[in-house]
Amino acid sequence: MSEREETLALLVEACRRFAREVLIPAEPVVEETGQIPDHVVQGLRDLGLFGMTIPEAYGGLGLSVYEEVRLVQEICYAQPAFRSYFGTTNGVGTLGIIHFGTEAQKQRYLPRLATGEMMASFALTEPDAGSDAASLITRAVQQGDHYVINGSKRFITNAVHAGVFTVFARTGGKDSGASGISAFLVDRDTPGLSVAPPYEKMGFAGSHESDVMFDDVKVPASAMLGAQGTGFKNAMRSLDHARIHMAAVATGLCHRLIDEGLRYAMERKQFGQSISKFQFIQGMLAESQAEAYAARAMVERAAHDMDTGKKITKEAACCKYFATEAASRIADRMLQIHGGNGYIKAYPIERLYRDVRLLRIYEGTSQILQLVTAREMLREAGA
Ligand code: COS
Repeated sequence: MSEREETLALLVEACRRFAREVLIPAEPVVEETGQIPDHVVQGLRDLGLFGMTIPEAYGGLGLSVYEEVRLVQEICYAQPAFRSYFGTTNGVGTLGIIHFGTEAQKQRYLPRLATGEMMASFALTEPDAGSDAASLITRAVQQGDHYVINGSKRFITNAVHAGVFTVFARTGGKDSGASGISAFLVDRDTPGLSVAPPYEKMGFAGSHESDVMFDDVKVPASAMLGAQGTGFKNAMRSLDHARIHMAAVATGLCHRLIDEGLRYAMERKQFGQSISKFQFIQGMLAESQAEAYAARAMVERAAHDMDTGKKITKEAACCKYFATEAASRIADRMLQIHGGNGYIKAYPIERLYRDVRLLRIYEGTSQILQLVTAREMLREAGA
């Protein structure tokens, strides 16, 4: 084993223990209060998870995508909101700075993001631009050496915590489509930027999604991230990576859900014996295990391919589609194994079932992922 592999094995083991010993016991508190407790945030910081993907030169762990998904799968054995807390700072909120930022932008943000001292958010979605992200209407108008941003963003994860937002805004004309979109790094305390209280959701307690409003928000021209007009493509590249990450979230949850179902099946007695003896129950467990195994193999393979520099748009879409749909099917089967007890709040399966539902919607709905996959297939076939 190389030194790097040994370090990864230690980190994986530390995340596995942290999920079981710290995160799972904190789940009921998060459900009740909607907040991630301070000791959990500190633990996530101590593990270096805020800086997982940030290069070591800027204080992060500098993990490869494969290494990242290995840790995410372990952390997401616990409810997914814990991962959300550091996820945008590692993922979509920061990937743009890492890949397309100037040295000054990297120096300004990455060291603080790596420690969790500052958090980052990704502001793409708008009230009327969800799946059709290129139709966004937030505008950035150049005035001398500044841009003035007006518009609003919707469902922005961690907006209430973020110190910096990657904001996608139209710098081209009204009909400029994807090529008229540019990205900007906007500091939280910029006058005119305001954040609404988080939405009340069906699940995912502890993960905070809010609207963000821009009312004549003035940023220097140096706040543009990447070249003018490249914002959309850069967002799509970040989303390719984020979709592999999200597939790893789903994979971690698949294993947790199966363990909840397995435990209940072994404990519960009906007709004078453990229900785990019944073949219908065994069938649900076995089918779920096969899907979880497939999801894990896919996500690790896609992550490895991304590390080799391969374009993985299609593979990332396939992974997120398969792993999140599998997690939903597994949640449904494991709740079924619990019978009536699965429908009451006394067992974690009720909460996990609600949490899992979001995975098929955010960072690309299952239908958009199918569209992306089919389009890539047709493009490769020369259509
Ligand atoms: N990597 C690099 N470039 C990409 C890309 C990718 N993954 N996907 C698209 N692009 C490029 C295209 O090549 C095209 O560039 P050219 O005009 O130079 O050829 C440009 O971006 C526009 O792409 P396209 O024409 O495919 O855009 P569409 O508006 O037709 O569709 C989809 C784009 C639907 C795929 C996109 O809007 C999407 O992913 N929507 C879902 C958004 C989402 O996931 N939101 C979740 C919340 S954000 S956390």
